[in-house]
Amino acid sequence: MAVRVGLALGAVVLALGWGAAAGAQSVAVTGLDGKTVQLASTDLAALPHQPVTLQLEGGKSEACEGVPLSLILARVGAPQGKALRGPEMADVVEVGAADGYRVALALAETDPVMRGDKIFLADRCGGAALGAGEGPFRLIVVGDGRPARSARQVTSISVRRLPPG
Ligand SMILES: Nc1nc2c(c(=O)[nH]1)N[C@H]1C(S)=C(S)[C@@H](COP(=O)(O)O)O[C@H]1N2
Ligand SMILES: [Mo]
Repeated sequence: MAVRVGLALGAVVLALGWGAAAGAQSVAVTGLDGKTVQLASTDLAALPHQPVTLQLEGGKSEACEGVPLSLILARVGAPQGKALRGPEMADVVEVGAADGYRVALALAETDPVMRGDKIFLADRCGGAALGAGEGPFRLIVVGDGRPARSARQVTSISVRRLPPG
């Protein structure tokens, strides 16, 4: 009896732990209209990836794989290509991390037509899924000479219009 209760409790604790971990493994993507879509690790894994080099400090680099940010922003209807004009030129993308770190990008920087895909959300480096301290998602901005914009543990991606004036 005691063993059964113990086993049942253990199963509940395991399930709760698993649920919490699974809950943490998603990124909240919000469009200009304020609507948010949660992308789980599995959703991200299903999107097309490209090889991308993460340039670290001291001349070190890591071979990663990531999803172009443009594909993720398309999920929340961010204007792209010819739709990215006029007032949309004041649209920014705020990338938030678990420790409160924030990175601002211009939406135009993420546009595949304007710049070609240069900004990625990586979920694998060195042939493996990113560990807890770095992942599960890390921003990579190709061409940055310092990795200061390469936010680790990305939890949110939001498109916003800069206020007038
Ligand atoms: N979430 C988060 N990401 C971050 C930072 C941070 O403080 N928090 N620091 C940035 C800075 S300033 C640098 S130089 C790189 C360092 O990357 P590394 O820890 O993989 O060497 O991470 C960037 N990403
Ligand atoms: Mo840094």
